[in-house]
Amino acid sequence: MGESLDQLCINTIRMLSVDAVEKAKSGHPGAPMGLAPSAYVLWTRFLKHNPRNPSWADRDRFVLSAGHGSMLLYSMLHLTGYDLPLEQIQQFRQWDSRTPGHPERGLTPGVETTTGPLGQGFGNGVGMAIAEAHLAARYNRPGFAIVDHFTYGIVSDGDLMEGIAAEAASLAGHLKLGKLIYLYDNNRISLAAATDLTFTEDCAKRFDAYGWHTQTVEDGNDLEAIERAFGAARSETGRPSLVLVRTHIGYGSPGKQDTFEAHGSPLGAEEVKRTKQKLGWPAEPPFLVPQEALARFRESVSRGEKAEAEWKEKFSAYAQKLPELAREFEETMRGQLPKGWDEGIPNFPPDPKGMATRAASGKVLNSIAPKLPTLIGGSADLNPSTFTALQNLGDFESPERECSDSQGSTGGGWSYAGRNLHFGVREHSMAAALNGMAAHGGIIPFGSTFLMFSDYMRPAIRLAALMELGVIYVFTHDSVGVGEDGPTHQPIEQLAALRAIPHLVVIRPADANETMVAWRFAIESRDRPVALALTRQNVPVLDRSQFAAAEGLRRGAYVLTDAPSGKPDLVLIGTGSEVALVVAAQQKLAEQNIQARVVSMPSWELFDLQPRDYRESVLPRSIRPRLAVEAGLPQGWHRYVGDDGDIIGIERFGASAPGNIVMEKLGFTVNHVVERARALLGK
Ligand SMILES: Cc1ncc(C[n+]2csc(CCOP(=O)(O)OP(=O)(O)O)c2C)c(N)n1
Repeated sequence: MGESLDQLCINTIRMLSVDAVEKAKSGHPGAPMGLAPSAYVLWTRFLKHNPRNPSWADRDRFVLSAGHGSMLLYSMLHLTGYDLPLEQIQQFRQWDSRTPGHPERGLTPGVETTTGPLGQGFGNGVGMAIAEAHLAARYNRPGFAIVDHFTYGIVSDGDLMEGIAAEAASLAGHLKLGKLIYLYDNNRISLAAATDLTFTEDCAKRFDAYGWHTQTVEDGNDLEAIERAFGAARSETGRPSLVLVRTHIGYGSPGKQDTFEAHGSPLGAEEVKRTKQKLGWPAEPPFLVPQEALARFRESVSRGEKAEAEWKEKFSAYAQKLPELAREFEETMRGQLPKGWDEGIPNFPPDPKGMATRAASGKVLNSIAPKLPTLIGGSADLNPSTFTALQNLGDFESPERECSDSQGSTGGGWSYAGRNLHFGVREHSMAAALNGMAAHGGIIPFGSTFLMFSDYMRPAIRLAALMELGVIYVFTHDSVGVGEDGPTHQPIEQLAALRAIPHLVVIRPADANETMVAWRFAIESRDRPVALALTRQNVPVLDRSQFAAAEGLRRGAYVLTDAPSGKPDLVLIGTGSEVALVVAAQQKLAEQNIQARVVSMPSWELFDLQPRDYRESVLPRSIRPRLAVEAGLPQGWHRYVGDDGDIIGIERFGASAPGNIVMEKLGFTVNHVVERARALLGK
């Protein structure tokens, strides 16, 4: 009976997935059919979860990196008792359902991260395991392992072919993330081909070389072998684990098993009939969930409630003994900022010689970090350039690694309690890991590189925005002003490209004090990712007794200084390093009896959120001549300057020369701004 009940449960997963795809006339039945036994073993024998409380802090995290196999996850969530009723399964891929084509965090209870772009989930899981290791190191005390869970994932051929998985696996191996366990769905079929045509490397050897613990299960229907492998993976604490399971896509379908037709299309009515027959499943009704199977799956509910209750008991004993730490942990997991987190953030005195906004950022970051323990992050091997090292707050490294005075160490020792993440030259996986950390909870993650290389992070940034995660990106070297490194390192279209991502807030502060406000905003922004674009070169620190307060940044754009007469002939708009330029141009124009208003516009997105009255007060409809100045692609600026306005931007690649020369050659001079302003006024 035991064995046949197992089989009944496994076929229930398969057939729910098949029927849902069939009804939707769209979806991916093949992977769920092959993976059903593995998922069954994992979810019913290992996964620590409480279907009645998907946000229990110490649950195991589960990532379906191969998001196209979403019906596998929805089947598991429904069957084990999450708030995902059968009607939702029947509404798979339909408008307003909680069962979208690919799993979406925030929409479906139990979905930890949004997956679909292959490889991203792999990287998210690494971030979740980093978060777990860090929080455990910070909050656990002898006898009180209050953070103690695994991160499981299912990864596919597609995931492992994507380059991001190579970066993420290398990082996880280096960091010795022993509580990360992935199952590789080795079905040798992808969307358009058998992997004989595309993917023939030895994945076990490859992952061995990354420093992973690897095991092979030859038969994806052998429950005992799968169980043994998961057991061994859990026992291996010093390395992440990959369990390579040989499965069969479309398992049970007489005509489509082991073919790529089973990958991404409904089996078709006739084939569904034949499959059900082959697996000994009643032809009717569809969406059949046998009572005995459901009862077995629903044991997850009592098991989960018990596990959480035990944890709660442990936590209250912990809270009695360590009330401060317990309060901090709860606050942290709720995403709440501790009182006084922003005390001690510096204001910068006026300084015409100035300071690079990346340098101001480094100072602000280091003033915040000691009071905000949840803030952890680092750069993709660029700390000396992006100024993102958290001094003396430790390096996030495996305790098994030698603590040394290695170059680049930030001080404070090596351990999982370290708050400096050394991502290495791995921008893609840095961005995906940041998403995983934010999705895990308890962490405010930041990551840094040159603005140019935001392109390497773009897929994950888009997902951060889609998931409404409060990830912070520190992008320095934000224009051709970087100079000598030349066009490969000089961003042109990157600001426009980032601004094109819905829900992402892009901020390009004009000086040190705007940078300070930008950081405050970014820390407070717990449900929107924020990208800071910062200069390499010095920019004047504006004298705020002469100019409007930097707090104006919160409104996206503000009048920095108005026309001396109060009646502007035109508006000059600048962002970042170009604000000082338009301020100088305003003065020169004044000498020529032209009255200009200067608007600092660090963030389009924040400005667009303002009420109409405010926007009108900054950019009045009555002042039609407007000139925007930004060392980047002009695309999008027309919206703010209008048909009678003009833009000084860059519509070519940069060039290798000292930064000030490149700026000058590309038209970022006071004289050129004055000339174009005059032209706008017909002078
Ligand atoms: C980055 C990215 N590229 C392409 C796709 C489109 N796509 C979806 S599934 C898939 C390949 C599927 O192969 P595999 O990962 O082996 O899944 P299986 O066929 O086993 O279901 C592709 C190319 C995608 N989802 N993400």
